[in-house]
Amino acid sequence: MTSIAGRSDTSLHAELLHDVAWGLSRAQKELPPKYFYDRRGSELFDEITRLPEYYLTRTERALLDCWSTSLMVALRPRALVELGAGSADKTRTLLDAMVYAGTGEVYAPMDVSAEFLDDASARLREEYPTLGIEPVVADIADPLDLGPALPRPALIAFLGSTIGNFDPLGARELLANVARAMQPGDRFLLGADLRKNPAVIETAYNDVQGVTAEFNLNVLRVLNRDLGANFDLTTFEHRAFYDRALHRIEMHLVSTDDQRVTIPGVGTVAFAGGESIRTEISCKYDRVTLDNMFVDAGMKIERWITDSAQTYALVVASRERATSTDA
Ligand code: SAH
Ligand code: AVI
Repeated sequence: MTSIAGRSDTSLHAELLHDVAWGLSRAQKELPPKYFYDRRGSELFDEITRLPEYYLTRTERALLDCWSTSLMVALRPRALVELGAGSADKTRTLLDAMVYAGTGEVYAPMDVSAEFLDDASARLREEYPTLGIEPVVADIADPLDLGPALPRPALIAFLGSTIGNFDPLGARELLANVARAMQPGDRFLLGADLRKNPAVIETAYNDVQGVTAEFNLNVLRVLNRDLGANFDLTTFEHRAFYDRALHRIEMHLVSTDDQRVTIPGVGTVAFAGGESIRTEISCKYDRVTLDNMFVDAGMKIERWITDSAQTYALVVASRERATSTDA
């Protein structure tokens, strides 16, 4: 494991143990989605982005292709900070536009997936020799520290609708952390998947090739490797469904049998046949919900850009006011 923002492997291991012990002791067992993303999990996610069913990435990419240049020319950021950057594939459109605008100095991708981030950064250094590529291995749920040396104004981007993987409280806290880190002139760019026909959404999380199922199961591989757990991956099945009341996909791993799994440091966990672990939620939004979330976080939406079918939104926001928890 590579350290996260100065944290030791021991503290990361302790956090993983704590999260697993807590999550698997709940009535609805659950695991935090950030544990999907070891190198293999990140590669599987990249494969998901290329699936015909997974409309999110190509829709966001089309919006970025269309709007990046005008956004960058208007905002003139000296730095682009990206939360949960992954392979930073779509980000290249923003980087090209930032270079074109003539203002770009630094790109700082942040992610928990350390090795994957290193590889992506190495490629970006070759492709963008005029930019300082400054990767940060960090948990984006933690308070955001942009450091005193970051050139401003900065554009902080959070793409891919990864915001949807946080519950409403967690998402508000994350946005508030972003607002606290922003200075006058900085802007926040959010990519958010919008509410639509549930069948379209469910299909995106149940691809015929089974890549999403592999991605889902990967979290058990991570627990087997990093904690020495003995999950038998052949006895858990992928399930993803849309909850129309909560406007979110829930992704689960369903135990096919009654079974007991041993996780060193946690103990023995019993599963009844048909019982599931919720491994991810993926919330879908509308304008009103996002407006409220931004207001609560101390930001205001300045631009709302969608495709003609209103499938997906790019949102540009500025900091509205000092928050009560500002230093
Ligand atoms: N932004 C990319 C990748 C999205 S996948 C895109 O739009 O395609 C989600 C990314 O967020 C992964 O790279 C994952 O490693 C990262 N991630 C998930 N939870 C995180 C967390 N809590 N802290 C930091 N990164 C996280
Ligand atoms: C990263 N995140 C926004 C993806 C999503 O759509 O919620 C993760 C994913 N899970 C299954 N497919 C893709």
